[in-house]
Amino acid sequence: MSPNFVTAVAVVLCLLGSATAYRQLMRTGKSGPGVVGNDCPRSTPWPCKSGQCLSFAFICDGRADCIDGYDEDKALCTAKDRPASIILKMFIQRFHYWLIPGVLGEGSPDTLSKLLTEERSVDDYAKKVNLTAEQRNKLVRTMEFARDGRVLDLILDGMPEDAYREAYALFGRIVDSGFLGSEGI
Ligand SMILES: [Ca+2]
Repeated sequence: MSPNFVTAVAVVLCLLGSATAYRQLMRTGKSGPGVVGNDCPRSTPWPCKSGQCLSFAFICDGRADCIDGYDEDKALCTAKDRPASIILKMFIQRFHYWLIPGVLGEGSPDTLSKLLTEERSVDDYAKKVNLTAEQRNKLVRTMEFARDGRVLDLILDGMPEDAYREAYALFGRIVDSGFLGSEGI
C-alpha cells in the first residue's frame, strides 16, 4: 500500500468522522470525547446526515442514496478521489522550478496544491489561477502524458527525470478523478 493511498484514506476517514460527529451533535446536542461512533450497523457503517445508514460502496458512486444527497457531496467526493493536498504540496515544493509557473501557473505550493485537490475541473482550476489558454493546454497535456506514462514526452516538455514517479502517481490520480472531463478519457 503506498503512503499516498494511506494518506488519502486518512483524509477520507477524517471527512467521514466529521460527518459522524456532525450527526451526533444534531441528535444529542453535545459532542466531545465521550461521544464516539454512530448508531449504524457494521454492514452499513456510514451515517447520512439525514439519518440513513449506508455501506461504503454507496458513497460517491454517482447516485444519491442519502435523502439529502450528502453521500454524493461534491467536496466530499472530490477529496475522496484526489491525492491529499499535503502530498501534492511537497511534490510541488520539491519541483517548483519545473511546475511554477511552467505547468501549474503562478501561486504558492500551498495554494496550488489545495486548488488541485478541491477544484472539480481543469477549467475551474484555470480560472482560479488565471491561466492563459496556452497554459491551460500545457497543464492538460502534462497531466495526460503523466497518466499515460509517456516519460520521454514529459522530459522533452521540461520535466526533471526524477519527478516522474510522483508525477505519474499524483497527476494520474487527478486525471482519473475526472479533472480533465472528456479530454482526459
Ligand atoms: Ca451514492
